[in-house]
Amino acid sequence: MLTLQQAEKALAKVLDSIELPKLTKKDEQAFLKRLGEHFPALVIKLHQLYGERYDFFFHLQQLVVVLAKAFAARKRKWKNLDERRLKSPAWYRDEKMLGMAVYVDLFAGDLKKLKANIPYLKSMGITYLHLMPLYKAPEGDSDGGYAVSDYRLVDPKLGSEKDLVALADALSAEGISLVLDFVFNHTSDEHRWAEAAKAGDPEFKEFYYFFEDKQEVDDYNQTCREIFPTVRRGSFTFLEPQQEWVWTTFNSFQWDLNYANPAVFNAITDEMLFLANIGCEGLRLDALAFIWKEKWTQCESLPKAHTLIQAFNSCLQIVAPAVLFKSEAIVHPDEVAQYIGKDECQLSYNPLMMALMWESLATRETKLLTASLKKSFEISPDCSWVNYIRCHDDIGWTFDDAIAEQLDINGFDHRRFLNQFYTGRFDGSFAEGVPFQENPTTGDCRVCGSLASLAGLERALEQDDNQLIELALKRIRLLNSINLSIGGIPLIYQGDELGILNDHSYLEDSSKADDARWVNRPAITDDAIARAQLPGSFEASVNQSLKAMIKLRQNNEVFGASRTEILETYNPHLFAYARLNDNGQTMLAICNFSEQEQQVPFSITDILATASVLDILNHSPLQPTEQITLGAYDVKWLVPA
Ligand code: OTU
Repeated sequence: MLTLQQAEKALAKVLDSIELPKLTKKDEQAFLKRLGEHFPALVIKLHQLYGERYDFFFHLQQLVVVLAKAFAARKRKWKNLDERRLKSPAWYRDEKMLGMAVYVDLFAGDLKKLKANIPYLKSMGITYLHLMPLYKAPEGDSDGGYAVSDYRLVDPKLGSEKDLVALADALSAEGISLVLDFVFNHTSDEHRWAEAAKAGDPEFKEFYYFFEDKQEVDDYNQTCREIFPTVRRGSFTFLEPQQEWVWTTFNSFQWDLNYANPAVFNAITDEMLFLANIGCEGLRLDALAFIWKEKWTQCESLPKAHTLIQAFNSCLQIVAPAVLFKSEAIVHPDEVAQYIGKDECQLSYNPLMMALMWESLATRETKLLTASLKKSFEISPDCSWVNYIRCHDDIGWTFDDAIAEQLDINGFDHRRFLNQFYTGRFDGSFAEGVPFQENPTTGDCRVCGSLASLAGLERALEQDDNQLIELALKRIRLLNSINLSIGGIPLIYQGDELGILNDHSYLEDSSKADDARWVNRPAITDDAIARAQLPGSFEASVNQSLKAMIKLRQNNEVFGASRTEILETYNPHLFAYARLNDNGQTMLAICNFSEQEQQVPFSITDILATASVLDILNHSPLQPTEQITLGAYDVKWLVPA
C-alpha cells in the first residue's frame, strides 16, 4: 500500500506534468484545495486497484484532467450548493425529506410535462425525486432504461438534454432534490464503446470482458449467481459474429464493464461527473455489487468493489460534493451494510426492512422483522436509509438465514412459502402477485406486484367484500406508517400513493411481456389522480391516510435526525420502535401485524418516561393506567402528552 506521503508526492508530480483547463483564480484555488484534501486518499485507492500497471501514472494524469474539466464546467449555482452542503453535511437526515420514484413517461409523458407536474409533487410534500433511467437506450427492450447507450443523451421520447437541465433547475428552485440513476456496472451493447469493441478496436475490447475460451466462461459460471435465469442460463452471452463470449450479468444486451482497466474507471468518472453537473443531488448506484470480478469467487461485493466506489466518491468530493451516493445493494443484510459509509454511500436502500415487512404481513408474526432490524438497522449517523415498501423491481426475500434459524425458521422453506403466499398460490393468501425469474435449478423465485395488490386490495375488490377491503386498506396504512416514521428517508413508489393495482397491460407489448416487473410499473393517469380525490373511494382512503402521516412527519422534528431503537414487544404480532433525539424528544411507534386485537405490554411505554401519552396518529390522549390495545393492523404513534 502507498503511504499518504507517497500519494501526496504523486499528486505534486501529476500537477507538474499536466496543464489544467482555464479556471478563474478563485475556482483554481478551490479546486486545488479539494484536490489536496481528497486526491492523495484517491491515489492510495487507485494504487490498490491498478498499482501493478505500467501505465498507472498516465491514468492518474488523465484523471486529474477529467476532474478539472468537470469542475470548470460546473455551474456557479451548483458550486454554491456544494459549499452550502459542505457546511451542513447531514442535511438529508431531516423530517422534511420525502422521496418519490417515477418514470418520466409513465408519470407525466415527457420531461416538459413533468416540469409542469411539479405542483403535484409539492402537494404530496416530495423533496426528493428519483427519475428512473431516462438516457438514450436501445429501441424495444432496454430493461426499463437500465441499458444505457449514451449517458449524455436523453431518450428522445422523453425530451432533450435541455429539457432535463431545465427540469433540474425548476426542481431545485422548488426545494426538490433530483436523483438520477448511475448505471455503471454495464452499458447497452449499442453504446459507442460496445460498438467499437464489436468492430474489434483493441482499446474498447478492453472496456468489457470477452472470452474466446468456453472453459473460462464455465469456470466463472460455477461460482456466479444467476440474476435473470429465465433470460439465459449463466452470466455470459455468445456473440455469433465475433465467435466470443461477453460478460452479461443481466440481459444479453447489457454488457458488464471491465473495471480492472483504469481507462474504464476514468471514462465512467467523466460520465458520472457529467450527470452530477446536470444538477442532481443524488446518484443511485445501480447494481453496484457486481462491479468487481475475480475468478472462483461469487463476483459480488468483493473488497475491491468497495475500493472502486470509494474512489468514485472521492472524485465527487473533489468536483461536486453536494451529490450523494445511494447504494442499490439488494444482497445479504451484512453485505448491504458494507456499502454504507460517509466515504462510500451516504444513502442506501433498505431491502431488509422492505422484505421483512411483507414477511410479517404474510405470517402475522414479527419475530424475524424485529430480530433482523435489531441487528442491522443501526448505521452511521452520517448516513441514512432510504426506506421503501415497493420499487420498480421484484421483491427478493433477503434476510439472514442464521437469524431465521435461531427463530426456528428454515430459510429455504420460508422463502418458498413467501413466494407461494405472494403469488396467491397459498390457500388463504390475500395477495395478488406475479412470480419473477423462477430458477429451475435452485427453486429460487422473486415476486412482482403493486403495494395495493400485494396488500390484498385487488382480491378484496374482486370479491366485493367490504370487510376485506377494509383490512387491505389497513395493511397499506400499516406499511406506510413504518416507512414514514422509522429512521431514514421514506421513498414512495409512483402509483402507490394512489392505491393503483397491478397493471397487466405490459403483456400486450412484446418488448415487455417477458418481464413481470412491468406489472408494478403503472401509468399515473389523470383519472387515477382524480379518483384519489373522490370521497369514499378506496383510492382516496389510501391517499388521505398517507398524506395525513406525511404531514405529521414533516411537522415533527423527532422524525428527522433521531436515533431509531427497535424494541422487544413480548407479543408475537406486534412491532415497535422508538425515535429519540438529542433534544430529548421521543416517539414510540407500535403496530399490529395481525387481524386480531392485541394488548400492548405496559413496559413498552416506559421509554416515553411519562405517565400521560398522546397518540398523534389518531389524535387521542391515553389515560396513564389505560391498557393500550391495537385492533386489526392498527398503528399508534405515541409521544409524551
Ligand atoms: C437493478 O436491479 C435495477 O434496479 C433493475 O431494474 C435492473 O434490471 C438491473 O439492476 C440491471 O441494471 O437484479 O432484479 O442483487 O437485484 O441490482 C433487480 C442486486 C436486479 C440486483 C439488482 C438489480
